[in-house]
Amino acid sequence: MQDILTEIGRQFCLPGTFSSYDTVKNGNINQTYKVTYRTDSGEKTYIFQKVNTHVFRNPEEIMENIGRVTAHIRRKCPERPTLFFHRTFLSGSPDGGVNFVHDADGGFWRVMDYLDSVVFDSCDDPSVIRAAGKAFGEFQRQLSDFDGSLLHETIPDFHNTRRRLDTLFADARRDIAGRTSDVLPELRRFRTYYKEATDLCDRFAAGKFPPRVTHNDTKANNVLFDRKTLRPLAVIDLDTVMPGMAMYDFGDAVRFLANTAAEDEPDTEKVSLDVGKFTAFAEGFIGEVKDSLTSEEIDGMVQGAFSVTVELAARFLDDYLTGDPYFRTDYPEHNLVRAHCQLRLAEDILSKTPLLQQIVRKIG
Ligand code: GN1
Ligand code: MG
Repeated sequence: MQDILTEIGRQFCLPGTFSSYDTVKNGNINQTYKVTYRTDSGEKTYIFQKVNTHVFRNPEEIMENIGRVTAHIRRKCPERPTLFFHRTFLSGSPDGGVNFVHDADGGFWRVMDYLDSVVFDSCDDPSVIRAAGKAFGEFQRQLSDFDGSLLHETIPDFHNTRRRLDTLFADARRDIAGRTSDVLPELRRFRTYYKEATDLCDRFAAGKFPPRVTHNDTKANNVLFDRKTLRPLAVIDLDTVMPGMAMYDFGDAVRFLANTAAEDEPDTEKVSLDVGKFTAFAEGFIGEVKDSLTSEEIDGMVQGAFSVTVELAARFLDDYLTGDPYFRTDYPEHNLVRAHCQLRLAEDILSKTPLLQQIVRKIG
């Protein structure tokens, strides 16, 4: 791996000499490395990322989106750190090349400056959870005047829950990995939730909610925090920034951060929605966006959490049924375990909906 990383750094003309690297493990799609160079003035650390081109079929388009979005945020909040992607310097090119390179096997790479920070895969401190909510809310607000038609749709129908569920049922019928007979009870559970889980995206498609420019992958570990003050520094992982629903950004964050267990907890007895964490996140997020959203959007937040959780359960189960081509797995049943965990969480969100709805109304 070191040879490949050195070659990527060389293409970006990074100053100094390659010193060391670590693999960064959070993330199910791209491969991420923290790479340190030694220079005359000390050490400098970068994030090298190999983009998964099975998932992102047109990676140049992601880089174009990211360039536009980060430039917009930098213009609006010049005092804040934003993600800085390195460019290649092509001789004769006035704007200094492009923000990606290829390795010898055609792999697609990008390099950004490392921001000294901490991230949380899980967190119990309500003030940090509230701050994560504020950070994602602020991100959405910063992009509220960004023209969404300038963005490429990097993964078509990414949060089209109806399409995701229909794909699951179609793949269950095709049964290419011979696993459908293992999951008949799970498939029945998806049928039970079909109507409730597809309602928001159907209403969105019918124009009942305004399209917003959304992040679409609001896992808590996509917020970088200052090590000392624990204040949010920046929102990362901008590959899926596209027009979408505000409620799904809220919901996806809650799904990840307010789960009493990990996203892939095998013991579903441990899985439930932590109402305290939900409240802290809602205070941060909704407090930040409520003036720029309609009351229908605020009212749809809890349903967003339920729908996106069912959607992800369906994506995990679909990946299991098709031989695990999409999400990184650590063991053969990993996607099935993830699907069970997310289904259990969705059911808990549903049963707590009246209470959660009350909390959201009060904040909104
Ligand atoms: C993927 O790679 P990561 O962790 O940023 C996925 C998200 C899922 C998430 C579940 C492009 O995100 O949609 O919610 O896994 N990203 C893509 O852990 O599919
Ligand atoms: Mg991601």
